[in-house]
Amino acid sequence: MVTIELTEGWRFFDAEGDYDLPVSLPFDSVSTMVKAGHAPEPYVGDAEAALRWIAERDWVLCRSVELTQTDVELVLSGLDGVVGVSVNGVDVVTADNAFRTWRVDLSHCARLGDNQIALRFRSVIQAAEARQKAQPFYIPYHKGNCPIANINMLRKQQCDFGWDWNTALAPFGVSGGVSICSAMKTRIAHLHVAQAHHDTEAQSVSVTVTAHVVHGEGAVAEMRFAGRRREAVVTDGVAQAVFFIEEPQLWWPNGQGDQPLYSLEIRCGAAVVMRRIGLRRIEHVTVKDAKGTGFKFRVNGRDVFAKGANWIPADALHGRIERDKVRDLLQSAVDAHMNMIRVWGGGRYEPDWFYDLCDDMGLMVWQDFMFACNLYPADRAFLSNVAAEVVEQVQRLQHHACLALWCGDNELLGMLHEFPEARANRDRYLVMYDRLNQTLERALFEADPQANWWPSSPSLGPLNYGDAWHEDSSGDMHVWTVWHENMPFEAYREMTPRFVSEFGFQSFPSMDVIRRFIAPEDRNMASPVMDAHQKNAGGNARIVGTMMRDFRLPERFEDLVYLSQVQQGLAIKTAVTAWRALKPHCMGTLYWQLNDTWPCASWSSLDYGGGWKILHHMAARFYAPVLVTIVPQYGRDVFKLINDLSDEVDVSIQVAAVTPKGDVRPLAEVSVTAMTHKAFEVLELERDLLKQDEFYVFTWQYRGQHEGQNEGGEGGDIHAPKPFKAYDLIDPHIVIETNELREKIEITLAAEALALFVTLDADQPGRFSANAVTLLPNMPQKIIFVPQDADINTNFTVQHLYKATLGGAK
Ligand code: BMA
Repeated sequence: MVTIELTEGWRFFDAEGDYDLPVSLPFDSVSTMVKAGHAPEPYVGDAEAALRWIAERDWVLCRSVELTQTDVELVLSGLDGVVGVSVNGVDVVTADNAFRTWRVDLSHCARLGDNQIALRFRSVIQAAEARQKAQPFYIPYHKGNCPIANINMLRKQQCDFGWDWNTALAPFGVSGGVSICSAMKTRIAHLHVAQAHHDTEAQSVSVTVTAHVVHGEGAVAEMRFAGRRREAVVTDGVAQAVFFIEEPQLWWPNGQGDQPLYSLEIRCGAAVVMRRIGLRRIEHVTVKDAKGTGFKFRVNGRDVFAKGANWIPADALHGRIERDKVRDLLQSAVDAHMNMIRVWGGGRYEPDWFYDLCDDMGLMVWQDFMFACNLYPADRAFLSNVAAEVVEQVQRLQHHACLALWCGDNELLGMLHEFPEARANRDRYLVMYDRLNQTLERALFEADPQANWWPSSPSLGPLNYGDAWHEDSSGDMHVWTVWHENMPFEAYREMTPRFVSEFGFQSFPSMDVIRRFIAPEDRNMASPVMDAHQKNAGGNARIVGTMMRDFRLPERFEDLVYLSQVQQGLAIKTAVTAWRALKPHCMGTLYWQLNDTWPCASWSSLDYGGGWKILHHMAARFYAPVLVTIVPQYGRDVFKLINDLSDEVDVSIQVAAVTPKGDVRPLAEVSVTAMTHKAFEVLELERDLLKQDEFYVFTWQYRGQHEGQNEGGEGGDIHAPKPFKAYDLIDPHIVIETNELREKIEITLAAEALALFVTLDADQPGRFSANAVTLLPNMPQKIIFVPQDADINTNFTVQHLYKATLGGAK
């Protein structure tokens, strides 16, 4: 019998009998109801609240299936909710973990001919409440994040009941699939791939196959790897083979080398699985030193500064996630020189194709287990459910070259201080926390003894329950003093962290996103609809209030939106450049957050839909492999040079002063050879060298060898030693010229005076080669725009700091 994929032909109806719709898998409840016209589009205006009733009801998903044999198994994956599964009226399993696969023997209830399968989805809101009530005492969840209660009781995406950037739509459904297969067929349950790197010349890859062999079919496993073939007898369900690879082609993170992948094919009888394996060794190095304990990744023996961002689910509704859109988001990360993303613990373990993309693109993955900002039950049933989840996910993902680290959770340690119940009875909640954490650690190492493990993010280290939000000596930090504690951006410079896995600053989404989701009459920072698209209490006020520190306040809505993005870019640039300048003391920055789940004000650098906010354009520059940055000190400015390439490069640097009129006055020039293992000082200037109204402008060019190839590049930056509002900028009269080339448009920008953060906006989707650039008189700049649809005429508008803050209503 061939496996029957039960994709089409399902009925989805509510217990009240009001709705009855056809669906195919995968699906989520909310997108399905919206598509059928039974609910408004939740991302537009303030419609979201009107859809919560969907999750307050019980629903049924059912269909029939014809069987020609009865010794079959039902395989269910990604059942998102608390789901009672029955076949022909017989209950076969209650699936209560969206991150597990359930395999159920149907031989006692299947029949020849027609069979009825029913999946009863208990209201997720009620199921969560019932589970909370059944606990011996209350287990707190984060009320500030989650308007719907008790998400911590459910093993599903924790941001589904709301987050400080997400809708609270409580979607449920099936994110995986349902199938029926013969119980009497050999299948490969899972693989384990272990790599041993003897030296760069030789490696061995050992493959362990766990298979269920039936009637001796496939009793010998056939394995092919890198052009070699082995046979191994399956003994007690396990077969093993070792492959030696001389002169291996190593897999490297983006920016360090290529990403060659070798194919691995395993056959047991008719069962076949294929994988692509990148040969690399990723060590997570945490070594004590004079300051505390460091935190870094060493790839193939080379210490790599981790540059990246945090990944949240690609859409608030999983039924809307598409591989091509996700690929585009990840490509944007790569295009901004990122080499690591953190799959954050309040979302989901992503599908296989996500990690395949990361393997291809050289994006290392820091993978959290899916626990975030709540406390969790510690009863046996919950913990054994979690252990099964961990084993399954680790077995599924461990072979990926991209996988760099498994981390226990997001910010659970902070919750021990956050919740009054936990403060009042710390012993109890700390022990519960530790039971969960130990469960994760044990299950991880059971599934992959070689895994890199970190107990929690942020954390000062194993069994250290100190404050990794403020203490910068050890481990990874989440630096939220600027956004959540309202400190100035300079506060980033006062810390000397080892690795920062979260820090962020919000902005509004770009105007083209606002135009699609917010009606013209609601385009005001304080309108109820703008509030509805801001999930962090007080967030809009924080964005606008912070502006008053550094900028003259814009008058028009579009200018505020633009300036919010400039400000966000400057915040994150301040942090990243300051911490890159600490290399190797600090060895990584992952800002919060790469993407958005829906159109909202948030910390993301990519808009919902994938467009680049100003921050993302700035990231492409501040994450460049060779970077010069200013570290201001008392009365002096120190220029530091950072080189993240694998080899030294020769760098020339020119520093000048520039006035608002655009008059340039050279200050210094240096040429140096940039070492790779540490950031170092190349120049120091007395601040008095600058006149009252002058900024620094600096440029650099580099040349050298990288991976045996000639490599070169250039960069440039501007630095304002005083708040921008202190400068009397003048109208730069920017002139735009466009030149249509094949499938792209070349735009030339020219200015008559200094123009800051010059940003183009197109009236159709597409990608600019750069934005938020600095223009000087007589130095026109070319920017390329690649439209999504080359056949549409594109119109451009230009924004810049003078226009937004001093240009009045012009
Ligand atoms: C971090 C994250 C999220 C949150 C973000 C912004 O701590 O882990 O919980 O969305 O802060 O507040």
